[in-house]
Amino acid sequence: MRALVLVDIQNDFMPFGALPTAEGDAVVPVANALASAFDLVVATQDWHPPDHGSFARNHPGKEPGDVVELGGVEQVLWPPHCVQDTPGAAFHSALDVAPIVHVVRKGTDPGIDSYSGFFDNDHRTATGLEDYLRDQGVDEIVIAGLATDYCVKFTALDGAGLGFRVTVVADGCRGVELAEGDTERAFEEMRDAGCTVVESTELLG
Ligand code: VGL
Ligand code: ZN
Repeated sequence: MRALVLVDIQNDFMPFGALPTAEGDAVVPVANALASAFDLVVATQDWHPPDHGSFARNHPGKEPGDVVELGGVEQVLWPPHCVQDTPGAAFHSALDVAPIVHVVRKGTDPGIDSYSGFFDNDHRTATGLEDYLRDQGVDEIVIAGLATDYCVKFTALDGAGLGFRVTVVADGCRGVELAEGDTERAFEEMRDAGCTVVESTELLG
């Protein structure tokens, strides 16, 4: 059984959002087309409280891009984004949410970030996505969304580590590119971990 996992297709990761990816809105039609070809579609949502430890403003003297320790692991600091119940945290208005049967909200603990849809960044707390997928008999996940170099990458790596077959849809993803080349390096890391990287046309007959 195969599931489509749509990662963080939220306003704040769009070109007009607080933590933009270039052309992030281009993933929306790809996600919609893929969703119509899958029997099971789930989504993740970055869902931070206002005092989240990944926000630079919550660390006096720090700026976005600085690195601190949070929850025992290295944490890149970001502008405030995807604050719970704000418009920035909402799915892009053109994303077809009707096929999405399960949403995992992550990054809710102010003391640790969660890039992956499966675990917090310290790998100590699971989000419940693995249990949900196993209950549905899923053994293969296909991933699209934002951002390639953060939440897509860590969701793919954790999925592969958990034993799922993982396919990442390249044209259905865009990266933050804090450093130039991060997106391409992320695809390489995912391939090295056993994930398959494809174009959406290869999945849409
Ligand atoms: C993300 C940075 C911070 C992502 C989330 O969805 O890739 N990146 N929070
Ligand atoms: Zn975040």
